[in-house]
This record gives sequence, C-alpha cells and structure tokens, in this order.
Amino acid sequence: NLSRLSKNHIHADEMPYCPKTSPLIGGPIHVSFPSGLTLAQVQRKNPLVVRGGRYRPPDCEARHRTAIIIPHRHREHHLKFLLYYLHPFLQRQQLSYGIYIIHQAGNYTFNRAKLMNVGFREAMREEDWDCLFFHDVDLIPEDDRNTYVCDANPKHAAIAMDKFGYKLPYKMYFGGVSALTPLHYLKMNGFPNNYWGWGGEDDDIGVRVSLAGMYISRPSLKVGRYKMIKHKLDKGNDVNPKRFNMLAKTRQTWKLDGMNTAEYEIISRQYLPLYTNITVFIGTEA
Ligand code: UD2
Ligand code: MN
Repeated sequence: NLSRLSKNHIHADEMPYCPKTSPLIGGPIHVSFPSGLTLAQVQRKNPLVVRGGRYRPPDCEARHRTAIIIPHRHREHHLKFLLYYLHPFLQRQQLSYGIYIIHQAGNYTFNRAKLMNVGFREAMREEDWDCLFFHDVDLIPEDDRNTYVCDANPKHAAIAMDKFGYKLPYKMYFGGVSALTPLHYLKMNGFPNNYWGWGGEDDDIGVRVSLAGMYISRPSLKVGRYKMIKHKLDKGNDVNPKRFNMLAKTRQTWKLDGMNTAEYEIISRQYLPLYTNITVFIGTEA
C-alpha cells in the first residue's frame, strides 16, 4: 500500500531537512564491553526508538532511510553490545532507520548470505528503504564519521578491523559490513543462497559486484574501523570445504542463484522494542 507508506514519511508539521552533515557526529568512539549490560538498559538509553527498532530524528526530516540487516543465531551476547553502540551511533547521524535481526531457525548449518536475501526482501516489504547495511552481529563501528548511508556503488564499510590489524586483508575483501541500495542489490541478483557454513560467501558477493558492472566503494581506513567481539567458530557453522570450488564458478552461477531463487518460510515476525526479529526457516544443504 503505497499511499500509507508515503504518508508515513511526511510529517504533519512539515519539518526542514536535516543538515547534510550531522552536527552530532564526533570522531573516534571508544569501544569497551561493560559487564552486566542489559537490553533494558539499552532501551532506557534510547527513549526515542520505537517498536521494531525504528527511529527518525525528532526535529528534522532525515535525508536517508537505512535498514540494518543482521544475520543471527545464538549470539545474544554480541547482539546486546551491538545494539548498545549502534542505536546512539545511528541517531547521531540523524538517519531514519530500522534494525532487522534475521534469525535462522533450527540447528542446521548456518547460511549467512541466504539470511541476507531474506532480510532484504522482508525489510523492503515493510518500507521503502533507500539503503541496506548488511552487518555481522559482532562488529562495532569505532568512528562516527563512518556514515551508514549508501554510495553510488556498493560500499564495503568494514575495511579496517582490529582482527586484521586495522588494514584491508585483501583487495576484493567484502566481508563484515557492506551497504547497498535496493537497485545495487537487485542488479547483482542479491547474495548466493548455497554457501552453507563458514566462508567464501563474502568473496562471492564481492565478485558479484564486479560481474554486475559495479565497483566496490570504501570509506577511508581511518573511518571504516571496527572492533570484532572475540569469538570462536560457532557450532553449526563449520568451515565450508566447497567454498573454493564454488567461488571458481560464480561467473556461471550468479544469475541462476540469488535473490531470484531465494525460498524460505517465515516462522515469526516480532516487533521488539530495539529491533524487529524475523525468525526464518531457510532449509538445509541439498
Ligand atoms: C568473517 C566475515 C563475515 C563472513 C564470515 C564467513 C569478518 C569480520 N567477517 O567472519 O562477514 O564472511 O567470515 O562466513 O571478517 N552468525 C551467527 N551465528 C552463528 C554463525 C554466524 O549469528 O552461529 C552470524 C553473525 O552475525 C556473525 C556472522 O554470521 O558475525 C559471521 O560469522 P562469524 O562471525 O563466525 O565469522 P567471522 O568472524 O570469521
Ligand atoms: Mn565474527
């Protein structure tokens, strides 16, 4: 229903647009992990966030509408810290935003990229987002100037991570956090659905960007900084031994497998105070 959606974007009392650069943005953020933090505390610190983890600036009309898509299973501890940092960070950027957790149902092998396809379709169904941030649950941005808006080309935002010594590990690296407009996403047929387990899917996505005739855009190394919360490989996300063979075939497969073939079953959709939780059954490896 378009009329309802567009009405939601117009404020009754015609507010001015927010400034092009938010005056609330600072520089580096000191990231630490306070023990005993609870979601209730995060909620109290973010009184303007409404049901489903939505927010819009209270006194100006946002220039950008960004959806954050987070693939998730059994990482509640990381999610809590991410929400603790991400909500205020996005508010300082004066964005209109929503946070979606895409929770893989069951204990079958994890599939990060397919969950992103689910997130894209389900988020776009709800609102006309102009940018989607595909975001690991364990990466905390460390600089306010890393703005969560889209570029003319697909953007790889997590270019400098503590785990790689704050350097880009290799030129085609596209893992961690990336940002695409709906047009970018559809042009590259979304993400692959058939990478089960750990690894390879981020490189496949990077290759799709160039096969679809686009480039990888990046913030500066100073700004695209992230801290990854330390963790081991999860149960149910073993290293995918097929990843190299699959990656060698992306050129042949990208149009046949992706957003156009993503099949899944939504188990539930919950509008929680700090995020929208979509639990989905995405099947298992064939
Ligand atoms: C790297 C990439 C990541 C992805 C992955 C390979 C970085 C910072 N990130 O992450 O983008 O390409 O390699 O697949 O280099 N998750 C769960 N539950 C699970 C398993 C995974 O929620 O049981 C989600 C969660 O959002 C996590 C993400 O999937 O952050 C990636 O998994 P990871 O953190 O175990 O992999 P990592 O750190 O090697
Ligand atoms: Mn990780």
